[in-house]
Amino acid sequence: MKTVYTCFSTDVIHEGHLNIINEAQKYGRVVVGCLSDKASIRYNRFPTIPENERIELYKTIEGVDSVILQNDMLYDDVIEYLHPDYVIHGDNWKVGAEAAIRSHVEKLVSIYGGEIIDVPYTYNDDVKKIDLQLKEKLSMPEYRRKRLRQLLQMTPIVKAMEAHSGLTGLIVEKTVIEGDNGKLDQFDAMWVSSLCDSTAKGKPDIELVDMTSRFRTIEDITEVTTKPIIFDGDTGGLTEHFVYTVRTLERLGVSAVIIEDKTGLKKNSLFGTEVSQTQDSIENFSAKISAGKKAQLTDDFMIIARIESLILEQGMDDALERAHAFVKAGADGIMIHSRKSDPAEILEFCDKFRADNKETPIVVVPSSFNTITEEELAEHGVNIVIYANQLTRSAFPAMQQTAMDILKYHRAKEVDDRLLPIKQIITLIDEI
Ligand code: SPV
Ligand code: MG
Repeated sequence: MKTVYTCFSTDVIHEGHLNIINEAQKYGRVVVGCLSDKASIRYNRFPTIPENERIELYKTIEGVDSVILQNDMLYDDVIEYLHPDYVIHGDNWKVGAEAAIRSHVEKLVSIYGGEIIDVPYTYNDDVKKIDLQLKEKLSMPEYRRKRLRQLLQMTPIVKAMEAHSGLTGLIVEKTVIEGDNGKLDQFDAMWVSSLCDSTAKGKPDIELVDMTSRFRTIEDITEVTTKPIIFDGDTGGLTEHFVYTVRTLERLGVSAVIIEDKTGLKKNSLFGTEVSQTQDSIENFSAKISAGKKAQLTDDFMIIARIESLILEQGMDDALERAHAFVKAGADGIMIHSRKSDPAEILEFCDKFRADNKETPIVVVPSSFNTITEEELAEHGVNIVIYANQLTRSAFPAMQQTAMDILKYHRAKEVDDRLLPIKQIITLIDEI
């Protein structure tokens, strides 16, 4: 008897999946693969139910002979083990980013005479509704909030990209590429940067944009996205205020706040010692962290302590002493920052911190030391990488050039080739 294989990553079985199983049965014994959680977060979206429960769900489908776990988005593991005569899939994988996976699978099965069967993709109102319900579930505060902790368990390094509006949130949410290894890739989380939130409002990054406005930015983003949020909380302000901020962020579904150990008028770290900035004492900042931890109501939320010792040239020992003290005070993670272009001091910190602490997540923001790759950072024990301002910095020169060119040519024709077509801009936002 021939073997027919199909891979599911869905959390809900609908008409489309049943149709695939029905078709598959015509060709032989049906084996369903459950795409692992780890692969799903790169390929599709975060699973609302974990892989072991999805396996059980797929087993209940009539006509399914057996269910196995598929770890590899590109099917290599399963095809090597199972040698299916047929791989069956909805024909939607013939286009877009998934087309690369289809052609990879086709190449693999053709080696031993296997074939691909494409069945017409089912996308009716019922299927559309289920899709929207899953998306809605992922965007709800109680699901979104815990996702950063879940991601930390699932992936060697969590990749966060800045977002400061609904539109930039959508870019982080929806950008999927086919990487050099043929696998799809996307960002895991969003960073609501104080620099970019302030810049978008034409204001300096000095805690001038107040928390009410910052929360409004978060809501603009949460309205149109599902990915978890790491909030740049600047210094956290007064401890008496910070405890309220923690509660609000939790309620909004934010996964983590990062606060930096500075006091007084905060200026952006990338100024370093060019401007006067005061580092908070270990005692004060530890008390702020502890108060925040005491105020939080869920186990999901994370308070991450950001250490400015390298930025303010206070030395490695000071940075390490603070890191251990802040963990002791209750910090759920440590962010270490540097404005040097050479990543050496960051890596030294990570290695030394990891020698004594194997567990606490380390966060880095490689804006200046941007030659280092995610893989290298992960090798030194980094768990979260934040691309803190690159969307803002890419949009600004493009907008400035367009403004200059329209002034120069007294019309917009000359700039039109580099603009998003009108049709695309009006269909960019999903309609309900
Ligand atoms: C931000 O993005 O606002 C940050 C990171 O705090 S940095 O600008 O590098 O200080
Ligand atoms: Mg900031």
